[in-house]
Amino acid sequence: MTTRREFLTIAGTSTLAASVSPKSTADTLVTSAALAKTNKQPITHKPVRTLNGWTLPYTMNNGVKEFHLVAEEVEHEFAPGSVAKCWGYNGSTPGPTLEAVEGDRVRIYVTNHLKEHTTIHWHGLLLPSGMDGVGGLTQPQIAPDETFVYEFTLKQHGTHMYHPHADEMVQMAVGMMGMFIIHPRHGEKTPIDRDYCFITHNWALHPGTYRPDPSILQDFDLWTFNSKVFPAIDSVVARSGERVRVRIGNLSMWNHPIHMHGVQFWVTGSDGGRWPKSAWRTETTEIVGVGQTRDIEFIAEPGDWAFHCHMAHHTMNAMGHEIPNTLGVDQTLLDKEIQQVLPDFMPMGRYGMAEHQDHVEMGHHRGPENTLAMMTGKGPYGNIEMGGMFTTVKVRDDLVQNDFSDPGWYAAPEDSVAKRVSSNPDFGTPVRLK
Ligand SMILES: [Cu+2]
Repeated sequence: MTTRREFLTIAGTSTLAASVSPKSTADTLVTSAALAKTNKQPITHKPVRTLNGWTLPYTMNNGVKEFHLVAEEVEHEFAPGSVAKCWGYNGSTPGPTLEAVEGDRVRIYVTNHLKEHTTIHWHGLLLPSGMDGVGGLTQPQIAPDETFVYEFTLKQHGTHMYHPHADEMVQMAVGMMGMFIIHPRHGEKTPIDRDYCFITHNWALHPGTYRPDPSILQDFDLWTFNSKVFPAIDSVVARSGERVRVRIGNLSMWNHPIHMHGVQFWVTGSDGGRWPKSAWRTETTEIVGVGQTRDIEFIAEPGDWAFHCHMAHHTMNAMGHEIPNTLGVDQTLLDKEIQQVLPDFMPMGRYGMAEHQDHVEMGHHRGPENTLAMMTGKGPYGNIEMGGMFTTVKVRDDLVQNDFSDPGWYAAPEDSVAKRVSSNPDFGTPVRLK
């Protein structure tokens, strides 16, 4: 995440950021502002902010916005302790977010640095058939080292994605995907203060290995927002009372019921654009199906709020799925026998799995190399016992507009935190079924 200092430095710069750098997330603020200045167009939208990601700068060429994507292998870190050889675009997975405005003419060069052919499909975009990017059907494949060009006019607005339509199962499984955000030409009736986006994905990075396995159908072990797992996922940061939009895409192999604490959000859009207000729904969980995008909007409430997929296994990292059920099993005799062979062995799971995080931190249950613990993350009150598709929404009263830096943990008002009143198991007179 951009630090306060970085933000101020960037915000104080008025030159157009021309270089393509994965670190240039905040540059997009400058890029859009500077471009708007040169084109004498008022900004009608807030630039979108890609969690842990970045927006691809473009150049204007005779009224056409020119982008250049490079398909290539990238060294990617899911969280400290887990790196892999993935494929992506311009040095990252997901690739950079493309951002434009309804009515724009865009020209997108695609250079293939992979050792096999590829294409890019502009998922959800209305365009001429020959620009749809389906290898073999609408165009020849882009061979290694070749550059193809796509050019079309954006006839719509909304939250869209891009991905290969060539050897699709492999290329998507190893990280080739990105978002394509199109803002409405004439602004939005209900304005947005902060606009976030990310793509959900799943990976089979088997314990001890360094390349995601594309042939897995269901048994994935890393669940990511923008190719990161908690606690490496950026927080959604906002000031109290701001209207926040989070745009969520799904190019994984599972549906994800995305749940947010603390508010009822409105589901307001998709790759069909921002829906008419009459179609908005109030929810606290919204399923983002495979191949779908969903926009949710909420008014920020002060606090630290969990934001996560509600499939409980999707908020875990690597874990064995074929282990015997140890719940309720007394292992005290067994552990002495096992300890003769494995002195570090500690029985676990008799009363639940929560102790796992502590055991890992104490050095027990050391997993294979390059493998994250199943549950992780620390909050101000202890272990959060989550991994995968989990992050926090951090809302504060005193944030400066456009400040996206992490404000730390919430200082809850006195007497507004759940607290211990007794350690006696016989406390009170609860009504119970016999
Ligand atoms: Cu999920």
